[in-house]
Amino acid sequence: MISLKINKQLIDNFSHDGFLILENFIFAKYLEKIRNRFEPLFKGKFETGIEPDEWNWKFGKDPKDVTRQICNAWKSDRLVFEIVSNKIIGECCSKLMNWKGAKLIQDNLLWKPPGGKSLGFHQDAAYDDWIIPQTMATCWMPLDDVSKNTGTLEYVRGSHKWGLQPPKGKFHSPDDYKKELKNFAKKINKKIEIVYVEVPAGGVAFHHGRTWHGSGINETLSHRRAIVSHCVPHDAKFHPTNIGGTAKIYKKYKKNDSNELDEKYFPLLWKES
Ligand SMILES: O=C(O)CCC(=O)C(=O)O
Repeated sequence: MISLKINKQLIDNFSHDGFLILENFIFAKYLEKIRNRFEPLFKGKFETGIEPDEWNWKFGKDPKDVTRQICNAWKSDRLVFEIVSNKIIGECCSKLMNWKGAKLIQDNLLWKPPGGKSLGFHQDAAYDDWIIPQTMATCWMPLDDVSKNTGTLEYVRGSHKWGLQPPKGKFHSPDDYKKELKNFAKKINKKIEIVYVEVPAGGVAFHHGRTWHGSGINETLSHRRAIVSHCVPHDAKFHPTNIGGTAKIYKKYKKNDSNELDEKYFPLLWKES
């Protein structure tokens, strides 16, 4: 279903840039099948009968021109689970981040229709202050050909070395999707170098949890869909007391007597043997 071997050159590129963009990852024969899962899921037709943890856009209810998002669709759909929990994703994230293994902390389905609005620049690790260590690696898998005018993912080269700031501003459809990025870069006196993820459907982009990224408006007549695995180290734990931010949703999986990220809710993808 997925194939990639991480070598030293790729690790060096990732360490330098804070991201890694490659043209081949998911085998072509799966792409149509995965794309076909999007509409039923956003219509609330869940194969397993379980609702995803976050379902931010509903057919017939929400505006047509925004980016549609579901988090943890793996609980609702077996094919989504097969992809986002693939051991190659865990192995690649671990090797790029120098971890000994990886768990899935969250998945995303992102659907930017023609005219679909932007997502504000942010750092993924800023949202997981309820995890120790507060780090993350993301595997972003486009299911359609992506380029600048489809509102593809954009990275700021080297920004994983700028430190971490708490999440600020609007994530969905902000007026200026680069506002928080520009404010932060100005504050720490850094130049912004944007790199667009431009790959065919089935390609991949990995990024460090501190890398600034966001995406613009889809100016084409084509849909732009992506499926995403957000990973943490295999031995990461719940923060014992931080329960704000996105923890408001995920703290329900914390047991009273333990800080463990239970594999039932945070699947183990890969561990060094
Ligand atoms: O697909 C996008 O436009 C944004 C994706 C994103 O923020 C992420 O995968 O961390």
